[in-house]
Amino acid sequence: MPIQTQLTKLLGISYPIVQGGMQWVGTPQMAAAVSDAGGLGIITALTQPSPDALRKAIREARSLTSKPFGVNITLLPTLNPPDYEGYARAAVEEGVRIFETAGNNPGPFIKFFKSNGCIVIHKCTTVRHAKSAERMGVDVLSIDGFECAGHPGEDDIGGLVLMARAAKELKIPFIASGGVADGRGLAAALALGASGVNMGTRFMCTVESPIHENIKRKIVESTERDTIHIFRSFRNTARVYKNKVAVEVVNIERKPGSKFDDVRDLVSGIRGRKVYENGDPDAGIWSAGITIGLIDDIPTCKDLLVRMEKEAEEIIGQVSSVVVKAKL
Ligand code: FMN
Repeated sequence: MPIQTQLTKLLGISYPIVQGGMQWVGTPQMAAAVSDAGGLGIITALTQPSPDALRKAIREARSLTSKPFGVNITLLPTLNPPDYEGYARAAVEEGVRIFETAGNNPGPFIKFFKSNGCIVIHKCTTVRHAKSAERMGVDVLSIDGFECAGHPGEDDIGGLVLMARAAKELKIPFIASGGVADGRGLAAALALGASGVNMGTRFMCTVESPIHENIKRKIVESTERDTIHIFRSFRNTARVYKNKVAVEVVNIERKPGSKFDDVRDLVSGIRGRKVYENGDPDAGIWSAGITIGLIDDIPTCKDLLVRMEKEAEEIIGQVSSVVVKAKL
């Protein structure tokens, strides 16, 4: 009996599993593979150089799958913002009806997507931000715990407490993000009251992921101790792979009076992109979550989703039988 939740019903997907936005990784190929396998794949708008390129990416994904997929719009704290409105308009005009918003001041974008009849999944890292997005009318919250790749926020609340708090406080469905890579994580998220899970790192390490094989193998070889937080001192914390560049950034940050300019070149997006293209794990900064300690293979997206659901069902069955026996 497949696991059906409010999320699967709302999005018309088979598995309650979403592939979150991923800079340089959330390509049409990645998103289409997840959606075609029965989850929700998401194209990352800012991985495309322009709104017109995003239009082409959406068309490409549509040529690869007839299943629904979404588009991620990540609103970054930057002095020279990209043409967010252009990306959002292009995606809506191309017929995308599911959006993942993340980052600063999503209000105007949530309003725009809702006024165009779209479903909005808003990614955030605190219950207070989740409640504020709920008031703005989003449909689903995707809540990133401390374990996640990328930006966990500054409160350092692990998924166990964060999801249980979300279950108590929110009226709309939410999905657990950060730290999930297998059926155990999915079962745990459902037990905590989530309607599904959002994953990043696990999807990076699949056959269809567009990154270099060396990096996939590096993820398989790594343990949960191989990530590090950079940008703590700038209150813009990001969990990344603990390579030479990341350690250097943290060492510079620890020096009194250090500024972003002191690390700007080390953390440039162009260097990070080279990691995925050339397969050199030390070429730049790259996002990874502590689930790298749980990942020990490179499956297809379909095999991954089928396996996760099966594992989760077995665990839920075992837990129920323990509970039943305990009651007898
Ligand atoms: N989240 C965003 O909202 N926007 C991004 O551009 C983005 N880039 C990411 C790039 C990579 C390589 C990874 C692994 C994650 C990224 N994330 C981004 C976060 C994911 O969408 C997701 O919230 C996170 O990976 C969940 O934690 P997990 O890695 O433990 O599954």
